[in-house]
Amino acid sequence: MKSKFRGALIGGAVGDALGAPVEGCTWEEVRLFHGGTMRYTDDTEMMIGVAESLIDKKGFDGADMVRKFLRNYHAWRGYGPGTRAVLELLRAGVSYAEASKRIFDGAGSYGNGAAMRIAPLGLFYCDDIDTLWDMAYRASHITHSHVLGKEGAAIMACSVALALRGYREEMLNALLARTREEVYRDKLRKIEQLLDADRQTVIEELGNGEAAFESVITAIYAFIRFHNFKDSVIYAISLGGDTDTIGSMTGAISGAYYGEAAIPPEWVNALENGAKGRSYIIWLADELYRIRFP
Ligand code: AR6
Ligand code: MG
Repeated sequence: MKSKFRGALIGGAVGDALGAPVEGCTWEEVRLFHGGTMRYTDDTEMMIGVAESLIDKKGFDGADMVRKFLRNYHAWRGYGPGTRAVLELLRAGVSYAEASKRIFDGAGSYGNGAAMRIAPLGLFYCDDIDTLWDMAYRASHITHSHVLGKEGAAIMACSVALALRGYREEMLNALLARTREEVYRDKLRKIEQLLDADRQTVIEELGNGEAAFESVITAIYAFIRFHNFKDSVIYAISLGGDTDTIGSMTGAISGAYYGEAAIPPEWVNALENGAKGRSYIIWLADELYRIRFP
């Protein structure tokens, strides 16, 4: 179980970092690129904030999570424009109940930014899916108030919890039992028919974009289609589009399922290891584990 906690956090960071420099590239370009230190992006920076807050507060605390997001924020990590605007409102003192509702003409964001950071919540509330679903909605609201942004994050959190508990394709029925929004239900139902589809079909049917409904189900698909961490994450990135975030979400689900030992060591070793780098992320995973399974 401890290895799976590490797998989810390091797996997410590695998928993010592998995908980061090749956002928008073709698979041939992705293959040519890698070598040297891999930097993670906003996905992992925000995932770190979620983990830190859960550890400090021993559970979800919205005001504290806001503080962690603001403290960790580095614009150069590549935040989406909606999230950047909300973080600026929060920094200016707008309450977190209000801030996320002010963007996109009052519609709120349905980007994948709430889903991409949510893995630690899935670990923390892994044994209580009702509470997890509710907490995922609340944790999303800090930046993503659109229902499709929240539902995507709840599905992602639930996938991490189910993967931790040993579910693979069986997770699809469990997810369908909770998911209310039709765009997600429709894509979840398609996964089994697409298990040997070509890339173009997968992109057309499930998506590879920055909207949560164009990427969360794609990440679950990449996990289910293959039988090891490496193939799933490489495939997720090979779809192009929002490579770092789809890679990160696939890495988190796969890492929760297979555990730390399944992650290629050369990928882990290439991950940046500065102030809040690889060693710190492993420490966060161990702290979450210690709190959850004392
Ligand atoms: N109406 C129209 N477009 C929208 C809406 C909406 N209500 N909501 C989202 N979009 P954002 P994120 C589109 O900016 O979710 C980074 O690279 C819009 O085009 O809230 O935090 C991360 O690594 C918007 O810019 O950011 C992620 O990969 C986009 O969705 C990615 O960006 C993303 O929503 C998303 O991060
Ligand atoms: Mg991204």
